[in-house]
Amino acid sequence: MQNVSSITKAYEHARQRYADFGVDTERAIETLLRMSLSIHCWQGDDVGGFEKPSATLSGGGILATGNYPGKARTIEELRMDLKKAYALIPGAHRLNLHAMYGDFRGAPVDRNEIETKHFQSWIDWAKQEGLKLDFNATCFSHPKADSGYTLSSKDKSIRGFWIEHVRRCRKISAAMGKELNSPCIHNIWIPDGSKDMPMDRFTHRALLTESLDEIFERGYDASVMKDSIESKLFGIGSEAFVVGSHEFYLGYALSRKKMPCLDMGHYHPTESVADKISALLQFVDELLLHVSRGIRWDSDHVVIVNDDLRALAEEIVRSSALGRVHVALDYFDASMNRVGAWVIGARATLKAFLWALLEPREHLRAFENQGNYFSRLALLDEAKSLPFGAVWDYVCLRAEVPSGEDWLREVQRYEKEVLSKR
Ligand code: RNT
Ligand code: ZN
Repeated sequence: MQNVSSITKAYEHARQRYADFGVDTERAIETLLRMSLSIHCWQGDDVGGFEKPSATLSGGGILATGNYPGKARTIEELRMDLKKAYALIPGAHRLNLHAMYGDFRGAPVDRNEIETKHFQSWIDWAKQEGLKLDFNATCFSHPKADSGYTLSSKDKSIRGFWIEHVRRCRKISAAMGKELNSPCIHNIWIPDGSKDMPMDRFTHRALLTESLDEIFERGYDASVMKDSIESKLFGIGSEAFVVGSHEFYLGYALSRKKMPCLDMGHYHPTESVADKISALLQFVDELLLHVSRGIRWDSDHVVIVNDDLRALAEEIVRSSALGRVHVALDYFDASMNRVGAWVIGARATLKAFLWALLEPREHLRAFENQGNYFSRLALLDEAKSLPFGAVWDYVCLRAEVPSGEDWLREVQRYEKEVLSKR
């Protein structure tokens, strides 16, 4: 365990070292601490939700695996766990809710009947905790999603049901944004697709276009809510066909002026999501990212600092696009302490952004402009051994959260005192 003076001393040395490379660590820290990640509520209970007791994720092309004890079973437990996680993450962050996490107080309504009142206690709690909210329609874990199609279903009544659900979710988002004084991003991801080769991809995509157009007929002011749409390459049970593919939603987003949502686990494994940022920002004002980690078939492993994450943060910082890219976390692991999983991913994401903010950008750019590629590559690699860890520890100290590995003990204590008793 480090003490305040050793952290400050190490930071002072690091500050000078970075200054040799023209990097202002103070500015980097301030920029980082102004960033707000949208933390996903669904890591806390394996994407179960509170529509009925012990609800579990079903269908929908996504799957949570593992059975680690201690998952949140009620709204109160989830809020308690979230509070614990936020206390271990430097900075002020948002909360990302899904429609199935409503506060139904023993009287659940179907998805096509949800209203703002079902989320009022979340809004009040967010206010009390100083959090802003984002929101998601839940178009899975429901009998009306069992056919594998929702908004793109050939059955008009199924389509109508989900259109109504998403319309209501946008309305609830607008109320959240208004009450909390910060635009709520409402994201649409649907599971639609099929396990095996369909004969007719065209009709499903035409139907999805039609449904989305109906959903977006009602406009909301961008000061209260913003719409994003999320594509996917394949899911479990939708290996052969996903209606809302990247091309589909990109075309839709560009033609209807909506925000694309790029989930890091939703592309071919060798495709770089980072490289898409500067391309898309030529044509859209804002982007939403779902920060995740794909491993083989799974797109939702707990996020850690790896090359993909670093490249993503670097691209955003290098494009001066921090104000145009919204960063949300999206992963779920039921095989480990869930509070710990939240904190690992959030801290990793912030570390990647700090890393990017500390890059000797000006020097690297100058080399590039001179055509001095040897020096550009050499400096990029030398920068990897700059004392990053000392700056990160100092960020934590300044934000009054545990530095280094000290937060592990907190999670272990919480598990012993709270989680293990559930
Ligand atoms: C699924 C999408 C989607 C979900 C959440 C729960 O593949 O990534 O964003 O993970 O809505
Ligand atoms: Zn996602």
